[in-house]
Amino acid sequence: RFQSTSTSPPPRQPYVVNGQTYPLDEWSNTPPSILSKVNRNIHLLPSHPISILRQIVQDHFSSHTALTPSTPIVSVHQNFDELGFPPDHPGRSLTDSYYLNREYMLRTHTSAHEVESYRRGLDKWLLSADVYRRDEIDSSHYPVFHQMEGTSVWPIDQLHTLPELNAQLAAQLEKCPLLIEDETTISPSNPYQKHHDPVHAEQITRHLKHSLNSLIFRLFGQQATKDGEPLRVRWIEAYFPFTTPSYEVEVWWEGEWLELLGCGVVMQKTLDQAGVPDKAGWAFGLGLERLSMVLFSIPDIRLFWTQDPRFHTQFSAGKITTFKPYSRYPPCHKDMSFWLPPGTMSPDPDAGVAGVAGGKGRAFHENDYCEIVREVAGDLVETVTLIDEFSHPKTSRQSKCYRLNYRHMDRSLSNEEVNELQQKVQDRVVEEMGIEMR
Ligand code: FA5
Ligand code: MG
Repeated sequence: RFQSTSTSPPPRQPYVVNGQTYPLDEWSNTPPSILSKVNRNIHLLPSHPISILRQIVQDHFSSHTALTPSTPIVSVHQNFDELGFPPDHPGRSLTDSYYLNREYMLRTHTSAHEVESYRRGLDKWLLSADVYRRDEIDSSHYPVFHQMEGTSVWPIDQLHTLPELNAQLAAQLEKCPLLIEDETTISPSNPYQKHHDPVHAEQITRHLKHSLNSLIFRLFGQQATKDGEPLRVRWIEAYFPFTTPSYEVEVWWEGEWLELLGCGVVMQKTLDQAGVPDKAGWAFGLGLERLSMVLFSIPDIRLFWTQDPRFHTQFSAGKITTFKPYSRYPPCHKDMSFWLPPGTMSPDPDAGVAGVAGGKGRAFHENDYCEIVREVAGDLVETVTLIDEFSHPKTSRQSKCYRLNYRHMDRSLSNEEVNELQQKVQDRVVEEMGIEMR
């Protein structure tokens, strides 16, 4: 494993979550603001949009068992190792994930529960849960969101039933105004698995595609086809360490392709880990927030967390309705310009592990900056945007300027309050990130 180089200081008290104590070590990087979200369970509130979609997906896969894990804390083994993530995978980085310590973390995806569910002998199940990722701050990113995992596996000696199931699903899809754009191929970069009979692998892939196309039609069909145009769904090749072939599915919505989910044929080694080597099938992972934002016309991802009744009274179980924005309180922005510590390179945020490799100065990572902003200002900060970057021609020192936009969901903020927050952010980033204000 790579070295711990988080810039946030670790908390001083061991974590206690749901009565369980997690000793601290150099991997501990989960702030209290994130832990406070652990038992909110907004995906289970009956008339919350996230929950309404969860129920529609459940109704669609009515023969699947619905699972809700009791805690988002999983072992690093469950979240990554068991699923075949390589040791240097960027998702493992402290800049991208929340760790309680070197052994336990907040799950970054619902796939963390695949092996344990197969091990229970379940073949057809759905699982919805909160997942946690360190990320940027804007109207479509939030450090906690929800995924729904779904899977169907069959004992290998039952796979001969698939052609008939597939024919039925295909006949149903024929009747839907659906335009499926699928140019994916089985290729060396996205192959069937070696020990799968290619006829079986082909039937599983077909079943996966039919099942998800019909789910997407169920979710989008009515709204998308109002003007007589068919719903456009696009399949593209993807890569996940625990599936092959792997795909991402997008839907054409208001003039743009929107990524909905990742999926694929479950890697045999995942099923082997779970003690069910004689099964084969598919799995998908769907992002519920993105889906809710488009289907209910919800403009800001933080609204899912508001306690404001003007939000909650608009929705009712089983119905996809259009959100009517209520007047929002005014925003207030403040800029912050600073020099990075001398000798620091600002890594490419997507470079992941390579970018946090330490070196002389600590690498500046935008996710670390955003994390401090979030710890100080919580949901009061709406966006953090890099508005200027500058490299001193002589000293080659780098400077950055971020614009922090503050807004309260439920009342007006005073200028003094915002100044106080801005000052706190400033003090903490100076102390913890070694940067110097301009
Ligand atoms: C995964 O998380 C895989 N576990 C999905 C999977 C499951 C693949 C089973 C194969 C088999 P990914 O990181 O792409 O993949 O996320 C899946 C979906 O979650 C995305 O398509 C998107 O809808 C949603 N999602 C991902 N990141 C975010 C985010 N920061 N905010 C909101 N939604 C997100
Ligand atoms: Mg993706």
